[in-house]
Amino acid sequence: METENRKVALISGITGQDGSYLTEFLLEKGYQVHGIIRRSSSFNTSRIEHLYHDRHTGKGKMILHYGDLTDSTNLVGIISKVNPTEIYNLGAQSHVKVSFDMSEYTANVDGLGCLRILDAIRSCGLEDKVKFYQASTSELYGKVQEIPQSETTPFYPRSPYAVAKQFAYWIVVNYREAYNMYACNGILFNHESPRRGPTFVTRKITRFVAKVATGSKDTLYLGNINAQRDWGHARDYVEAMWLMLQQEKPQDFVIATGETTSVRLFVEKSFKEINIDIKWRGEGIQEEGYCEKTGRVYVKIDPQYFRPTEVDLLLGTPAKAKKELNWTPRTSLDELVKEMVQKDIEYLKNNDQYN
Ligand code: NDP
Ligand code: GDR
Repeated sequence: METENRKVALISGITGQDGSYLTEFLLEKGYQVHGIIRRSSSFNTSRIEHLYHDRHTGKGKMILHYGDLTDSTNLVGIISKVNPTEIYNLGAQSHVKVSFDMSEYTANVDGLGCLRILDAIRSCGLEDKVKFYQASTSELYGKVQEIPQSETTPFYPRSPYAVAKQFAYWIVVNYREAYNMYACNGILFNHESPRRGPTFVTRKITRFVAKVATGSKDTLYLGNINAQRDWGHARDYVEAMWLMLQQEKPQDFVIATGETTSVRLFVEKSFKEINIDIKWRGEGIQEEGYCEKTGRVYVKIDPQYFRPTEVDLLLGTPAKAKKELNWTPRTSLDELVKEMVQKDIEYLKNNDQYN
């Protein structure tokens, strides 16, 4: 691997939750940051609007390029033009439930998309100059094989999304071994923030709680509230992505908090932020979350949110990341919940962009 003083990052998925935090982080570190955005009929840049480089005013440092992970020619064009020193592949159809409805598309973007970038790097003759980060996922562990889950836990993917990400995981390992590329998989467990997409369960809950706090009388419909996840803060996790690319040798790392919490408990914690104690009654799809004091029912179950195959329990150990990257999560779950609920209340009051 040749070392260079230039710091030029190219990010796919820059308009997403992680892309926005990573861009802020890299700009702080003095990188020139380029991002790939998809053409959309409406604006899809609300998370990164504040970072955009305006050619006319000279403000902002981030430069955007139209592209798509399904378009190899375009990827080669962007990579040869940008000549990056680091590439972060965060772009994906990232919704697990949606991947059952759009399985082929998800495989194309999340699986082959990764291969297309790796091949584009080779086509540009940059395999010994670019460091590559792949957004791998705890969904690879799927059906529980071992607790806690580590870099050596066997995979058992449980959705088209996870199967596609497993292809991406192994093609990264293969290209690293075959072509001596600096390529890493970050096996990240769930990470959330006020910028989390509103159809993921944590944000769906905190947005609902904010609506209740501002007077809504609606009901929140959820799927499997017994699922358990290891939830961290996205801002903490993007630092781990960068750290993986600053090592002497490329390796794969689990990034997690080491604690797991049920969706049910996340609901209770979120409502506590607005001083409502949620209790549960009923069973199965009849179960509901209510407030004992007022009798009002806030949460009901809707089977449309169940998945054909579910991932029941995720709990990762960040031991290797701690030892070799000196990385530990900074934000506790309670702090995360508080930040998300408070921000959602703020967004609602200000009719803000993230809603
Ligand atoms: P988001 O869903 O918030 O962002 C996904 C990004 O990918 C968006 O910028 C989206 O663009 C872009 N994208 C989607 N399809 C394409 C495509 N065909 N070509 C190019 N770009 C595309 O995800 P997160 O930020 O939460 O996650 C980032 C990555 O990390 C994803 O790969 C995800 O699978 C993975 N991951 C996430 C975890 C989490 O807990 N957040 C945990 C482990 C892994 P647009 O805005 O136009 O839709
Ligand atoms: P996940 O996140 O599937 O873990 O994937 P999500 O928030 O969608 O689901 C977490 C758990 O909550 C259960 N659940 C619901 N989920 C949603 N979305 N909506 C509901 O109403 C609901 N009710 C219960 C789910 O069944 C599940 O068990 C996320 C994504 O960011 C992936 O891209 C990433 O790879 C993994 O995290 C790690």
